[in-house]
Amino acid sequence: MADYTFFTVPMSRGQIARWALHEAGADYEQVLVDWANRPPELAAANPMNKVPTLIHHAPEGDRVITECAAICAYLADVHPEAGLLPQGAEKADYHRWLFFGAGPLEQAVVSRAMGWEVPEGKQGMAGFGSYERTIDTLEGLLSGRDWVCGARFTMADVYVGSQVDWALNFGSIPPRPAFVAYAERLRTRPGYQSAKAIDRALIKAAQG
Ligand SMILES: N[C@@H](CCC(=O)N[C@@H](CS)C(=O)NCC(=O)O)C(=O)O
Repeated sequence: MADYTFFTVPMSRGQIARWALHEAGADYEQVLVDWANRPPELAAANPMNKVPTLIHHAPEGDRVITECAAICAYLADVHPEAGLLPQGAEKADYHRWLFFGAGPLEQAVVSRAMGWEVPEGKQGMAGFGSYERTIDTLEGLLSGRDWVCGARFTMADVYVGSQVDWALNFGSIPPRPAFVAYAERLRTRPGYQSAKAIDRALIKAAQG
């Protein structure tokens, strides 16, 4: 049995988890989920019945990990040999921007894609404040450095980078130079390329 069982759908946030699995060098077996006919093992592991869902078959017993950002952080932790954990002073940026990605950034991008606007006078109650504020903050981060933690790629780049890469592809963030340059750096990662090749091939096969 592989170390991980990975429930995914090729055109989904499962792409984030697959990239993280490849960066970590993890041994996994995929279960491709049919939306209309989801395996009972998925709901048993994750009552949200969503992908990605990961089961780690640890020596002490199975552990379930859901939520893309948590999956990224967990894999970096369990596979320290992959060198994706933050060191020393990098820890602040690693945690700060990983949570920013999973909170304000995801909310801002999804709200924009859904056509939701924060009502006048309610920005203070919305965790992301406004789409513009969130996107400008992200641009500020990526304008001054190559990677989330500075000079070194960490697992935070898999998560924040996936948000940027995906949003650029779908036009849900503007193609500002800092975002485009960051996405270009991400796409040179062997782990990105091997993971995306699998999902792209699966998407192509499904389209016939
Ligand atoms: N917060 C979750 C979101 C997961 C999620 O919404 N996955 C979508 C695919 S991208 C899904 O499974 N949708 C099916 C459904 O909700 O029924 C994460 O970050 O992993």
